[in-house]
Amino acid sequence: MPLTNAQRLWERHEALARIGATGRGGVCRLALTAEDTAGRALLLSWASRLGLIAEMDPIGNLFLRRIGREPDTAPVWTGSHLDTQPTGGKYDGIYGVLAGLEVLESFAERGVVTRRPIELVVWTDEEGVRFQPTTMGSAVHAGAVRLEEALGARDADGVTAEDALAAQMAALGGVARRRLGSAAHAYVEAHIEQGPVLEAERRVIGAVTGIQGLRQFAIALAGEEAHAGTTPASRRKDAFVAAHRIVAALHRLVEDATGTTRFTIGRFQAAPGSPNTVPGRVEFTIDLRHPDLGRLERLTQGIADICSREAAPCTAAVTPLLDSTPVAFDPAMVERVRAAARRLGHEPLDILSGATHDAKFMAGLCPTAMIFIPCRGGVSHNESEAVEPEHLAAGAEVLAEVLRELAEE
Ligand code: HGY
Ligand code: MN
Ligand code: MN
Repeated sequence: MPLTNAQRLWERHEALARIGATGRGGVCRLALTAEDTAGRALLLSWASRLGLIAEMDPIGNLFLRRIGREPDTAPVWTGSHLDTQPTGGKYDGIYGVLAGLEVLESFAERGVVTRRPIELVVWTDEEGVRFQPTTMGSAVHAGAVRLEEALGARDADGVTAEDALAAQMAALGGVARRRLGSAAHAYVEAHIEQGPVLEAERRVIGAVTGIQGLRQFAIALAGEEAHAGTTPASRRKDAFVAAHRIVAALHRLVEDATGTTRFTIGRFQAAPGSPNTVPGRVEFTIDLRHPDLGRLERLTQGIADICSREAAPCTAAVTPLLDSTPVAFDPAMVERVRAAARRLGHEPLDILSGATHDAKFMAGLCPTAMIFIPCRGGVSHNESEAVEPEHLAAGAEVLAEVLRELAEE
């Protein structure tokens, strides 16, 4: 008998996707917005019917606890995130949360009581769109980003994460508080692959061996505003022209014959944004990824060098937002995923994650694993993100096996 209810799991994805629906089949539910709060409220309504105990930590990570036979033992954690990209899909992050909930509900229905408690974790602001950096909640949990720094992050309107989180906590009412940094026995996160490998290899389950490194930076170029009609080129300090030179040099820097380096400028703004004023300020973001720490270090130095060399007559400031080093998961945990997949009839494929996940920061704290399922065409961070319902169920069943094993230890 399958350990999970495939229909319920599918329907819950559909129900959550109605909160922040974009009208083109996607979802916009940015962290700490009213939509994010509504998504969490819906999850809390499902969790309360199961008798799960809800708590939030000071950065808003939400924990839903199912007690075990020995309630004082360190819990096993599973989870992911409910926030999305601005033009996001129904499954990135959501799947890890709903698969975890499905496992807990199935355990309740079958009378499975584990030795250790199991906690379903919803990490705050995994996507890092409204407030930077990406994986904010898990980075703060792990001490990689200071709480005060994260709470001080501001969105495009100048609202702080602290104020947005306070509004969410107030709206969610009676959720109890817990301190930052509580400990777990182990962590397992289910996620869609967000890339094309599993589909191409015709596999249903990926055993994730690790996550490539990620560094994010904010670049600010300061020049001087001037009249577009009267100011000769020789007298301009045009922040856009400096940015153009810098971006061209950066693209040469990251050229990589192997195609391994990932470099993205996903946000670029020129101010004051007037057609007839020379822009005095440009801000843009860099998202840089590579599996090799040495290469990340060299590219980081290259970014700094280019910004200082190419900015004149403007000035450049490079602010690191996130340093997420490459991580290899505990081999014994990866083997648990492989073994569970095989027991359920799925030959697993080892896979290194190109996307980052909250599991990256958990891996430094406790034995950690991830379970991937395919997504159609490898498409993600896109409204057309799609999965097969039977793959959602297959991944949840592997998760159930692994969680049950870990919670009996
Ligand atoms: O950026 C990432 O890799 C993740 O999707 N947040
Ligand atoms: Mn995700
Ligand atoms: Mn994502």
